[in-house]
Amino acid sequence: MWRDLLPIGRHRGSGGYRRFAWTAADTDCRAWFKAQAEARGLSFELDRNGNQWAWLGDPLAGDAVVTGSHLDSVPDGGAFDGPLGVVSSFAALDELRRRGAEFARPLAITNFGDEEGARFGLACVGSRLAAGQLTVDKAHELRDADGVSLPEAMERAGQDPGTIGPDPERLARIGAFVELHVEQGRALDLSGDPVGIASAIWPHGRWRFDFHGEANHAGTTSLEDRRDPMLSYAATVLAARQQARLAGALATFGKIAVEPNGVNAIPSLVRGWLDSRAADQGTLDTVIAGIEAAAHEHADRDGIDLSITRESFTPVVEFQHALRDELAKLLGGAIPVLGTGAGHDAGILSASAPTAMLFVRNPTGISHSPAEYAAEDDCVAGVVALADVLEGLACR
Ligand code: HGY
Ligand code: MN
Ligand code: MN
Repeated sequence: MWRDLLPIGRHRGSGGYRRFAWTAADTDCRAWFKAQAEARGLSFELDRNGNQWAWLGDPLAGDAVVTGSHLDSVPDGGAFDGPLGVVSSFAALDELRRRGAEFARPLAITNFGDEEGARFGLACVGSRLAAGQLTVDKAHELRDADGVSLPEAMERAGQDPGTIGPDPERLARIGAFVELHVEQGRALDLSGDPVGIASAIWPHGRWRFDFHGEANHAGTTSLEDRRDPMLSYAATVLAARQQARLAGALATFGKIAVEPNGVNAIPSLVRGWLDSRAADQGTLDTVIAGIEAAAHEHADRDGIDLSITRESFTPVVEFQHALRDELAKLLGGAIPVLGTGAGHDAGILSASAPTAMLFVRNPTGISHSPAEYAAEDDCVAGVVALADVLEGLACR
């Protein structure tokens, strides 16, 4: 399975993945998922929001045990973020069949669409739509860098955008959702464990800063006569790092768009996207307030018009304690329980059904990079742990 999926959407130059929502690479990943489902005799479903489901047992019976993750990636992302959870789900089912497990509850394996939000800027679109955390109107407003709307992109990929919207009946049929994911940090490497359980997801969000200046000639405009948005942007990046450091939080400007983006032209516009996260909402609010204040102060000084838009936000997620503890018990009790700053579909769905996460050791902690890696032994340990959990939850 892993080898079949590996080449899909991989960029030859960087070795990273460019599996963006509703692109050809995404379509190929979806075809892979459907083929895996059908090869196992599972009944395949595409829900109203384009999420993929592979069922063992009656999809309508309710109280289903669901596992899975996502197959899309960030720009030049790694091979494991998302796909490890989906491949491990199919492999765990294969293991349960090898064990002769008898299912007492329906089981489903899922691929949630557009988890990374790399193309349209909003994380977890597939699960947010299903959970009613993204309205249809807002979804229709999403545009990619070329101005293609989400509905348009879905249409071009053969998915009817006319059906998107909340799917409470479907989510009500989930008795428990367990997502296995490569750890995006080094806690398990430091503790020496191959597998861990998630306790919580930090509150986190994405803000777009638009610095509007005045286009002019780089070679003839005196420094005094400039209204250069790049200055305000640069000062804001430094302020973000300072605010995060002071608060023990995280702040990253990882994406920038410059107009007209010419070497010898003072920009008219610099757009910068901030990703910020903190262990609690109060700290995150303080960091954002500090960064916004610094940005406005520099913009005023540089004669720049600044607008700030929050594009994506996920409040803190505390995974359901009963399910978290049940997983710990099923896995022998002595397993690390760790928080994370990374968002996941399991976080979004936690408002609609009991959800939990398993993490697989990542020896370098690197993620959202072609260098992302997990050792095969640890991946196998993850599959066995997931099989143990699914057996304990869904089988007699
Ligand atoms: O950004 C995140 O936390 C996740 O990878 N979508
Ligand atoms: Mn990710
Ligand atoms: Mn992920």
